[in-house]
Amino acid sequence: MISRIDLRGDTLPEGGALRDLLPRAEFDVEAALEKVRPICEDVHHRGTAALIEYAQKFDGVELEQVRVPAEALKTALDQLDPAVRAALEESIRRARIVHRNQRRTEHTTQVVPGGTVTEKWVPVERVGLYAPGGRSVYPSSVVMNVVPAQEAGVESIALASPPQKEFGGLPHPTILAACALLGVDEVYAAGGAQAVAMFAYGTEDCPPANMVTGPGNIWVAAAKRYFTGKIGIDTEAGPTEIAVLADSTADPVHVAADLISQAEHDPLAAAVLVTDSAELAAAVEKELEPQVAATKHIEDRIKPALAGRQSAIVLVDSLEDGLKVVDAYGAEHLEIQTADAAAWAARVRNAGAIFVGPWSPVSLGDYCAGSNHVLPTGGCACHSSGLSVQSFLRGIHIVDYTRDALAEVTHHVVTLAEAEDLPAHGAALKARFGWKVPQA
Ligand code: HSO
Ligand code: ZN
Repeated sequence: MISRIDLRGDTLPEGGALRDLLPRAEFDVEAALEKVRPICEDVHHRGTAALIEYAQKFDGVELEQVRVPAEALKTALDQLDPAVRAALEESIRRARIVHRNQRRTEHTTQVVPGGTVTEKWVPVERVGLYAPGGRSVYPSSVVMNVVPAQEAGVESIALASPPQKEFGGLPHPTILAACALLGVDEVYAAGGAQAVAMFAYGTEDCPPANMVTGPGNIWVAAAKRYFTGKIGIDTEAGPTEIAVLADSTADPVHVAADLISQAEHDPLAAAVLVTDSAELAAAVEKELEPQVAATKHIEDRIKPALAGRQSAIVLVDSLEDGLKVVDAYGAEHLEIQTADAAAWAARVRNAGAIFVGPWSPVSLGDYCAGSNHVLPTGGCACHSSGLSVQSFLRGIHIVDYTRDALAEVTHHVVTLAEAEDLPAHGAALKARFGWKVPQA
């Protein structure tokens, strides 16, 4: 059901060479780019009319309007299962505690007497959030996108989610209910690349946004790549990944359950166990069979995900080597199931989020840990972070120098400007001092 990669015996290769030995899903966003380009440009030119046409073509619904009426949001919340409502409220409460703590404060540095640089933090003005429909209807992802944006102070938050045939062309009711719970009242029934284009360009109904975040399928990822450099985006979300670094103290029942939990998302989801214990590896392999057989999404997602080339059990000689492997992999989610788990976790450099010890499974983080579940995939954890308040803020430097402070450093500025063959740069300072470089 899951393949083995045996890295025991030899010294591990370094960096890129080690990464090449590790499994990863194919997720060819570049190929999808060509297909989304005409869709995005069509939305640019025809606005709402194009969105209505794509809703018919891709979602099979006849829409009269793309904007979801306020009553639909209210009805969805009224009809939400009370247990789901209570769970979402707890998820929101915990996420708020963590994200509120991420707020940045303005900071002034006195560089020299009379010369200061202040860094102020300004939220993005308007953000478009994307919530997938279809196979992945995740109200939890609405929480994970909206809470950091709200805590960052974003004034205008809109959400798009694909229209659903079985709900009369509205987005899924739990998505609408989550929006209502969070106080997001600007919601659009639009999916895929066309929804991203709606936010990027704006339409008659929807003012353009400065930034688009949220998970989505390959078309959404491709549209985000198309708009990179034009609007802000979070990292492209690829298929979910879980890596578990475990030793002989780990419980194979827990490890198997956790690997399966993320395999449940997608046939391309990755589940990787890295261990120095051949006994644990064997026990997990044995445990996977009955647990997989008891799951719901067995044939369409879990089996192909575990059997796919992106998943494996990686055997290493020691946990030191295991650490090198998980760092080279840079998993979206990394569980540490070892003796002294916190100490190993502290040494990890590359992971979207780290889950420490037997009582912190990834599923907790998906819903109710307070942490964010929109995390970098595909190895992007080596250079990027998950969604946070910081994602929605811009740090602006405010430079404020007095005459004396400027005079003191002018000769250095002039020298550097001349070294770069940009004499007009130096002249901008000299003009202030009667064209003579002040003597420090
Ligand atoms: N594990 C997914 C998020 C999610 N899980 C949503 C359940 N619902 C990516 O981090
Ligand atoms: Zn999940």
